[in-house]
Amino acid sequence: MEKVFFSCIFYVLLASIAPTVLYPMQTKSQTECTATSKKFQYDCNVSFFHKKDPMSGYSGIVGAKMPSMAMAHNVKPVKFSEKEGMAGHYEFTIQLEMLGEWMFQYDISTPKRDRVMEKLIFDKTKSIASDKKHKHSHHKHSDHKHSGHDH
Ligand SMILES: [Cu+2]
Repeated sequence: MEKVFFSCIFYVLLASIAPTVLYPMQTKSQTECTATSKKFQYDCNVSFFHKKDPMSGYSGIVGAKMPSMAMAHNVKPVKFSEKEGMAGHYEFTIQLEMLGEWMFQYDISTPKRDRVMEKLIFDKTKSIASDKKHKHSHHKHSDHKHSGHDH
């Protein structure tokens, strides 16, 4: 477990050197997740946008990978579904395997095939859009050099 954690730190450092935009996409997603009472499980809301218009009538599945640890995790993809009476708003519950930076992959099957990727950083309570925060998502408090007070 410790070993997995530390290789994660290492690969996040590597990943931050690589270009962040892998796929130029027309459809964008905006995801917000909050933790459930189960460890590493999150209830998520997502909206899809096409040129800033929220898109209704989508269906498909969503999976999650750690960009830094492609082979290390095996998250079961789940279906996302549009909320009743809330056009363009979708929801799903996903079971992750650790905190940190995850890449969500939306495989849309209806109305036409599309794939949307979104990077999110998960803490114990919620997700944070990865571009709203700098990249040291796997930092442990003890990595920082503090002077004057102990932890
Ligand atoms: Cu990981």
